[in-house]
Amino acid sequence: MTLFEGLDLTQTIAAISTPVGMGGIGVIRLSGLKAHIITREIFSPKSPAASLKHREMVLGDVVDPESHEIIDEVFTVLMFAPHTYTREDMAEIQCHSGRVVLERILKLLLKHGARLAGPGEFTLRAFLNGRIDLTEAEGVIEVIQAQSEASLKMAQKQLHGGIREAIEPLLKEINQILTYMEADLDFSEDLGMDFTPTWSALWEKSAPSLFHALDRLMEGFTTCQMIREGFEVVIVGTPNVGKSSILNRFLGKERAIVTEFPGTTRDFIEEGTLIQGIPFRIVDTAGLRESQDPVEKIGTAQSLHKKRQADIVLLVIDAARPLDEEEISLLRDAEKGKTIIALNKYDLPRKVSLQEVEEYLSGSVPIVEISAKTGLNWEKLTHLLVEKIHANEFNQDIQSLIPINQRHFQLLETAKDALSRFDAGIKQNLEEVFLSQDLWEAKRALESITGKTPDDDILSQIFHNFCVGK
Ligand SMILES: Nc1nc2c(ncn2[C@@H]2O[C@H](COP(=O)(O)OP(=O)(O)O)[C@@H](O)[C@H]2O)c(=O)[nH]1
Ligand SMILES: [Mg+2]
Repeated sequence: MTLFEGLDLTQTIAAISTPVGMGGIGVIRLSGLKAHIITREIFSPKSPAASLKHREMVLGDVVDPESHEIIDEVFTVLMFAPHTYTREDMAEIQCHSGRVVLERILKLLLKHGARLAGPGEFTLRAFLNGRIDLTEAEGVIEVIQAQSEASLKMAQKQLHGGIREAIEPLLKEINQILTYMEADLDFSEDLGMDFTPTWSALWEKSAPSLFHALDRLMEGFTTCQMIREGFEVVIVGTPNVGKSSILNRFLGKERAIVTEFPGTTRDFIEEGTLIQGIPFRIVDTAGLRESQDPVEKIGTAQSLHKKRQADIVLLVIDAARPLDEEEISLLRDAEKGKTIIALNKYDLPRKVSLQEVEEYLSGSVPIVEISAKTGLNWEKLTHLLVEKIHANEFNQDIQSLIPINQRHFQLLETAKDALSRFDAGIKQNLEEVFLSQDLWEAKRALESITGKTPDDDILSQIFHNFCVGK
């Protein structure tokens, strides 16, 4: 089903824009040709002289015109097209936020000619009416869904130009070359002119920077995803070393069961948390050991899988007992760059020394001595995690990162492939008619990022992520 099926965009829409539940105020929004007429029908200002002016709040009551029943005391504001979010006439009614009040007012609006808005339909209208482009619409969703300061910062960047500004100069160069190619194809014979040397020279000059810019944008994708979803820290180790206790301390709550019996955690547990404003997903896993128990075997396999996927592996060693064979092999396998070693239970008498651990490591891996029980050296551990994020492995400075999502990434890839074919084609002396096809494809892919040539399926994918009322 496409987005527009059943959505008549000429109709006036209404929706509750705040989360439904008890609260101080709730907001109901309308947009469309009849937004003001419908609002006036059900709104009665306190002062009869009050006229509803652009963006001016007026106090009054929502009154059912049939029964004359007062439903709630509200503030109402009208906004006049085109100076609105959707570029259509809009109205907002601020009432008390209770499920019944909100629904009664909404019903009244529907009865007077509005229809319930689809998910994201206000933003969809803003897009279709040319107020925002697709990357900005995506930015709006990301602002709403942001789980951390870092992802909010990224969402705001997207909302204010982000990738659009990055691809504009690339499109300009491609368009310039295309213009000369098209001129060649269309009228070089009539004019007796050949533009081939002109566009070839332009391409030679632009190609390196075009490829470089596309690569740079695509490189940032992994970091963007990590910022959106959180960096995954997988806690691994042999049974009973304190993995679940570490998870609980990170989360500040008793999320995983902790007992003195080895093999308590048999499944993995994953939960998000913020550390110094950076989103992390902490994964507690089943202890790694040889076992005949089928459930434990599955748990071990899951742990190893999670460990491979991890952005950061937190390898936990019980420092209160001597290293065993299993731990020695985990240390030997420790992947440099993504591993941090925690010598836990440092509140107890030590049976494992730093030097001993280092002996088995093949390279420099940060080691921190902690106690999940007392919180000893906890700042050191969190500092190491944050440092890893900023370290070279993630390769991009978050400040200078241009927000990219999966959709943008695929289109950038399509554009790059088309440009590579174009380049190869020139070297093979292909005819201009064929060559220009690839350049056109690159252009279309880049333009689709901002939605210059919108496609219903793409719009539907994007706007279905929205909540109703935005
Ligand atoms: N003294 C001390 N005991 C700990 C510490 N961390 C965990 N424990 C204890 O070690 C046992 C196993 O802990 P748990 O978190 O379940 O380990 P897991 O099997 O690796 O998940 C429990 O009895 C915990 O109370 C610590 O830092 N110090
Ligand atoms: Mg456990």
